[in-house]
Order: sequence, then C-alpha cells, then structure tokens
Amino acid sequence: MYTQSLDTDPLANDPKEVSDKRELELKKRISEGYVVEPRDDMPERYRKTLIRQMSQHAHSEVVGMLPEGNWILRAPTLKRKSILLAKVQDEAGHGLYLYSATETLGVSRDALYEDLLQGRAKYSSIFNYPTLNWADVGVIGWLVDGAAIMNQIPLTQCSYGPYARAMVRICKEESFHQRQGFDLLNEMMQGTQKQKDMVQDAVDRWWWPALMMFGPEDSDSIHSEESKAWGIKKKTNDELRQTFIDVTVPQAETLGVTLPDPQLKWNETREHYDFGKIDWNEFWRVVSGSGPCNKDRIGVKKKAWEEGAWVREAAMAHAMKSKGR
Ligand code: BYC
Repeated sequence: MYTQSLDTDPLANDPKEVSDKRELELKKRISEGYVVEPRDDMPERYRKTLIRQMSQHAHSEVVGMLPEGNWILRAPTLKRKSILLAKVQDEAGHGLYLYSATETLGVSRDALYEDLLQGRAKYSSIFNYPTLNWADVGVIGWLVDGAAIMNQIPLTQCSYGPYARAMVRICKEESFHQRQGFDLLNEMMQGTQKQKDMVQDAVDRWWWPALMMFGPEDSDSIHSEESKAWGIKKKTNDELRQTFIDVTVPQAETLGVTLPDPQLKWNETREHYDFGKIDWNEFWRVVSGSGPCNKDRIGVKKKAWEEGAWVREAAMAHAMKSKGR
C-alpha cells in the first residue's frame, strides 16, 4: 500500500493553488498505476466523486432487488425459485460491499441511506421499470446484468482500492446472473408460442432502457472527463454502450429474438453495429423521478426501513450486551 501523504509545498499559501497542485499530483500518480487506499490523504474532489458514484452504485444494487424480488413467490419451478432467491440475495450482498467501501471515505451508511430514502440520491434508471411477466426475470439477467458487467469490469481496475476489489467479486457474481437469465430465456424459446411471445415482449420493453444504463451520450456526460482523469472511469458511456450492443446482437440471434431497433445493422467500415436513436427525454424523465415505478420503489424502501426499526434496535441491544455495556 502506498502510504506517502499527498502533501504539497508548504510554502504555497493560496488554498486554490495548493488544492489544484494536489489534484494534479494525484492524477499523475494514478496515471502511473498508483492505487489509492482509505488512509491516504486525498483531494476533496476525488473523495466526493467517489462517494457520488459508489453510493449511487450501492443504491442501485439494493433498489435492483425489487423488480425481480417481485417474482420470487411466483417462480414457475423450484429450480427457478432457488436461482432467483440466490440472485436477489447476491444483489443485497453487492449493496453491502459497496456501502462498506463507501464508508471508508468517511461517510456513514445511515447518511447515504437517508439520501436515498429522501430522494436526494440517484440509483440506476433501469430499476424504475416494472416486471410484467416471468420472461422479464430472464431479460433482466441477460440484458441488465449483461450491461452491468460491461460497465463494471473496467471498474475492477479503478484507482480506489476498496471499490476496485469489491468489483472483482461483484463481477464474478454478475456473470452467473447474466448466464442464468440467458438460460431461462433459452428454455422459454424452446417452449410454446405463448412463451416465445412473452420473451419477445420482455425484450421489446427492456432493450432501450438497458442501453440507457450506460448514462447519457458522452457529449452530455457531466462527470466522464473528470472521472477518467481520476482513474475512476476507464471507458466512456458511449464506448461501453457500443461494446454492449456489439456482443449482445449475436446473442439475440442465438436466442431467436428480435431486438426492437430497425436501424440495428453491422457497419463494415466502423466494425461495429449502428443503432437507432435513444430517447434521451425518457432517460432524463426517469432519472429525475418520473419513471413508471420511481415512487413505488422508494415507497417500498421507506416502508421496509420503518418496519425494520425494531430489528436494528434489537441487533444494537444484542451487540451492546455482548460487549458488556
Ligand atoms: N441512471 O456525467 P454522467 C446492477 C446520472 S446495478 C440514473 O455520465 P457518470 C444490478 C449520473 O449519476 C448497476 N442516473 O455520470 C443490480 C449523473 O448525475 P449526478 C449500477 C444516471 O457518473 C440489481 C448524471 O446522470 N451500476 O448491476 O460519469 C439487479 C450525468 O451522467 C444514469 C453502476 O452504478 C443512469 N443509468 O456516469 C441487476 C455503475 N446514468 O450524479 C443488476 C457505476 C447517468 O451528477 N456507475 N446518470 O446527480 C457508473 O459507472 C457511472 O456512474 C454511470 C454514469 C456510467 C452510471
């Protein structure tokens, strides 16, 4: 671990100059492969950027349990119910690793959670869409976890040690999630016409929101440039979205589903798929709280927090008693 403080010239006394110098110094070290650890001195802007992204990521994991959790009691077989239970439980675990990693930056989990419940913190837009039929569970695994992996693999190399390490384990689990989703859909696509129609209907509803998970176009991304300079983001939103499309189109062909974009076409010159226009008005509407399920998702989380108060109190009383206080 690198323990040297990021102190700057003590003779420099303009605070702005000192902080700019510290930021440049850290950016340079990061570009040389330096990994920042919690005890390192770090510029406030780096810390704030990490808290923003990591807490949004943690919130996405715990809110992300809701759309699929909705199907646990209705899973069609014991095998699918066990898989779904394990997956939803994994998402809770991801939330916990990420809240813990964020706490290493000097912010409490309670404060972060309060921000989520009060609607001050964002979480991924994708979880504000409803799960209407059983095939939605498969499509979430295939497309939503697939998009999440694409976005998260570069984060295993990010400059903040606790975030990078959390991502290694999370990516392994997401990979299982993606495969179980594909497997579920593949099974349905061997079934009746009604099952095939359910899969196509789910794909039609989730394709565009899945592409929105990567965030706004690079030209509208507020944080990308700064986050890249800090070594937090390794690839831009558009780069990751394009890679996701390129790997997913052949998978859709294998499954036998049609992706709902008539402009999706291999471009020999670019060696990438061209695709149609994303509805960015819809994206911003959902991000700013007016998606189909925003109110419901936060309502469920608030209710669980209030109804779980006695569990937190009992756990605290037990912990105090064990410590003899
Ligand atoms: N939804 O400047 P930009 C999962 C916000 S969960 C909502 O490009 P940045 C799973 C953005 O926060 C996986 N908001 O931002 C769980 C910013 O607003 P603020 C979740 C979005 O940070 C259960 C503004 O728009 N993954 O795997 O450079 C079941 C401007 O954007 C979204 C992560 O969280 C969005 N889609 O890039 C199944 C990965 N996109 O903060 C699966 C970690 C953008 O100024 N996060 N915004 O108020 C990231 O990689 C980046 O934060 C993003 C956005 C690519 C998402």
